[in-house]
Amino acid sequence: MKIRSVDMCILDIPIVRPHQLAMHTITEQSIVVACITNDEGLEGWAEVATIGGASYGEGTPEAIKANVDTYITPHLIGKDPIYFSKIMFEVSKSVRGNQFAKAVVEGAMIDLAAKSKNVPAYELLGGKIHDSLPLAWTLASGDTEKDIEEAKEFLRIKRHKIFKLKIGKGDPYKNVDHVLKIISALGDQARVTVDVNQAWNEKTANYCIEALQEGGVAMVEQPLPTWDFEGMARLTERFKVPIMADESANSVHEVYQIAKHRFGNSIALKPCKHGGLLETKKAAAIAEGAGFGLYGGTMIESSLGTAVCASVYATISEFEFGTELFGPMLFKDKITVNDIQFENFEIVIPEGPGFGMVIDKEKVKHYSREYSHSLT
Ligand code: MUC
Ligand code: MG
Repeated sequence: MKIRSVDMCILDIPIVRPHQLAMHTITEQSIVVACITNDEGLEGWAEVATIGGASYGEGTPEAIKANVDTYITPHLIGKDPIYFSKIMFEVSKSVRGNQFAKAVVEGAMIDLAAKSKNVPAYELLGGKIHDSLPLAWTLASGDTEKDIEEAKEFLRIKRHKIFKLKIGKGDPYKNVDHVLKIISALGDQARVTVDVNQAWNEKTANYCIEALQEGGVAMVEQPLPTWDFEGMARLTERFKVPIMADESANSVHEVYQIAKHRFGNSIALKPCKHGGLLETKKAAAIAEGAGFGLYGGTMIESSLGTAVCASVYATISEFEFGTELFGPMLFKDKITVNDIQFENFEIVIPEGPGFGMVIDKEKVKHYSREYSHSLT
């Protein structure tokens, strides 16, 4: 079974309400989808998501597609995708960085290899430990009353009991007040965490984390810019509340440095930023070795990308902070025929061959910037 073609498309899909981060407010989410076809016509699909063009990180949709088309695809053509590990090792020798581009092609090879064996992708990743995983929701409307109402409704319908607040935009002191009001409104029915998305300096972080810790926040994600490793170490040393590395924890080498020097004491995993599912497992192993708590992160993927992340998270032993694979709930539409299932505060790990998702090609075509003709 040999890879015949690698097709890439960029899709822009509207979301149900504006989603506010420190650096960007999402109204439409841009995802990059890879379809790898073998010589028998069988297809493997995967997705990575990006946030706000180049504002969140270096992995822009346009660069991901260009780098796959130009530099990665030539390493894949004619190879058997069952050797995805060997192929990715070869790719890593000629393509530096480009984690998102590597993640999406590795994902599509895994989907294809698993489909050809008629097994779920998680079986090629060591087998699943979890049938479902706890699911956090991000309250990001920016309005305290709306956020409280939204959280109470989700508690009532048993959708989420972990809530993350994006507090990197605007006045830090008002934002802390916003968080504390939400914690007191929800009481001990919910766990509240915050994500600063790098927006504070150390002085602001010291003041705000003190108040957040006192108020009962359960974790503080990426309070300082990615370059401020020493600041992260000082915050980790000073506070009892867990300090999580997200944007600063990309390659396994970065994760190792963070673990070794305690530039945080917990890690948000995301297959796209580590460079694939195999690298995600390595990042998780390094973090576990350091006794760090893990979080199953998202870049806000649609149903396909969520299934990719869920399939690898299912094979990782423990998620102290649960996962945040809520992407499909935020999208107005999906590019798969089937949906991700959510029940009893958890995301259900998709079953079925590959990542368990059936692609709706009409939808891919509809949302695609430049639909690849070979996919018709
Ligand atoms: C991030 O920084 O964690 C994940 C959830 C969310 O609301 O934003 C993303 C990115
Ligand atoms: Mg984050």
